[in-house]
Amino acid sequence: MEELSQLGSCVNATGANGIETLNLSGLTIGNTYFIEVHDNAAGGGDFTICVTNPTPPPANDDCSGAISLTSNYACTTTAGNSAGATLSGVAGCSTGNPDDDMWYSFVAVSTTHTVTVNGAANYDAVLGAYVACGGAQPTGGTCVNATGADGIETLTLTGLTIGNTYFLEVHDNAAGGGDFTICVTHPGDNCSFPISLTTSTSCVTIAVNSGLQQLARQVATQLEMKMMICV
Ligand SMILES: [Ca+2]
Ligand SMILES: [Ca+2]
Ligand SMILES: [Ca+2]
Repeated sequence: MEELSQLGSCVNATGANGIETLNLSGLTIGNTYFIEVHDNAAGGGDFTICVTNPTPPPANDDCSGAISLTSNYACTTTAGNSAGATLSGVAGCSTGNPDDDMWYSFVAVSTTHTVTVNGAANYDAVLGAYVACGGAQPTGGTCVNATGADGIETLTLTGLTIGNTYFLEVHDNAAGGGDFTICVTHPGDNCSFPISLTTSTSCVTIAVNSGLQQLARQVATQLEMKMMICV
């Protein structure tokens, strides 16, 4: 049997009618531990006792457990809460206090993607993007912290490789964390989310991935631009 003295010294910080607390760490899950309680004076009396544990970390606490997001033309939010999240062991945004950083990923379906994090009143979002866990930041992926609590942080990533997985780190600027939503979008569905084309004297193709309907829209858009240029 392990002795309690191995886990924490006896505490007696308060007097009668007081509260004593022991914070134990490094315990083995599944093991049984024993607690001794006694009155500081001769004899004894009444007391209450309870044992609590911290909120377990989220599944995407580390980059290796990044939650995969699907990019859409319009923002489809995924809710996050950083309760229990801890500082990650891989390089990430050093802006503010990343003690609650969490990780997401997405597969590029366009060379340009926009990442949006919307913090709740208890969350001042900081956002960064990476080509791999602990890797470099793609163009536009530098950590951003442009707004305060309850604000929106946005990264527009360009020069991405279609089919590659990119990683996103999100944390609260202050100590601890809170609630937020995150989404990844890319342009190209219709006039509300257009792909930006650059004109040239020769045909410069762009990669599209959403089938003939979108390709037809691109051709129509290019024709329209050429007509406008000719005029
Ligand atoms: Ca973390
Ligand atoms: Ca912020
Ligand atoms: Ca934090």
